Amino acid sequence: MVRSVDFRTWTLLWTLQILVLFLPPFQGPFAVESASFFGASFLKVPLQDAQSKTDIYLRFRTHRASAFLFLAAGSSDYCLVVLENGEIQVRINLGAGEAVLSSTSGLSLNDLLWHELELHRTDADLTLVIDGIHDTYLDIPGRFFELNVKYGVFIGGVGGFSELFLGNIPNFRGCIDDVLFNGHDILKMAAASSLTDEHNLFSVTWNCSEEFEALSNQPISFVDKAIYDLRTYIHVDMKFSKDTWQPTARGR
Ligand SMILES: [Ca+2]
Repeated sequence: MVRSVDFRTWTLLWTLQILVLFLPPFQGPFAVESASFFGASFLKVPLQDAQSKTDIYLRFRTHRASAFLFLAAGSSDYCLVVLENGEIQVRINLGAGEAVLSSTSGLSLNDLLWHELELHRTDADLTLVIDGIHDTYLDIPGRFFELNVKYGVFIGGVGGFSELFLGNIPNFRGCIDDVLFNGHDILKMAAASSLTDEHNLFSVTWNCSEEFEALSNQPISFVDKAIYDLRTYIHVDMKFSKDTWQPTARGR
């Protein structure tokens, strides 16, 4: 009897060990840290929201001076956050037309260092805080206070989503981390939703890629230990043999 229990325990432990050995580094929504975007990447969370308060938090690092960061999109309402010549620009429309709030003049946030963005709104009072110290404010004109989000939240780019207010904004290239929108953990939700709808995630990896550290004259390697979700960007072939396994990758 004792021997039987010992054998079952041993078998269970051995199976768990095998599973842990062969699990890829990311296996679900709870392992998300930061996300890398490569210039055509984006992620989308198809949530709906309607509140007279807006709270956005995210961290980013990039060399790109003008790029898309964040969009919460509705039919006419939106809250768009972009990098514009190294400064942050928030364009918000609660239903009465677009209002624009920029970060403190003279900031150059495209220096590849991590920067922190906070956006707080209660009714018409909008506050933008960069790196915890650079505050700017805006009193949004109009009588509408709800931000009606119908089409979800986009990070890094918008994919096929198209609206006139977007204009022609280059996609983000770099790392984004800790994205919160009204209490929603956007990266975690995107990772989870991409498991059921792969169209919600394009060319995003769950890490901060060393690729962004490379100088322009250095070759870029796509064989990165942390690239595990390039289903539509790079085909990853995994060859298993009896004793070892060897991942190989080839660009499309
Ligand atoms: Ca509204």
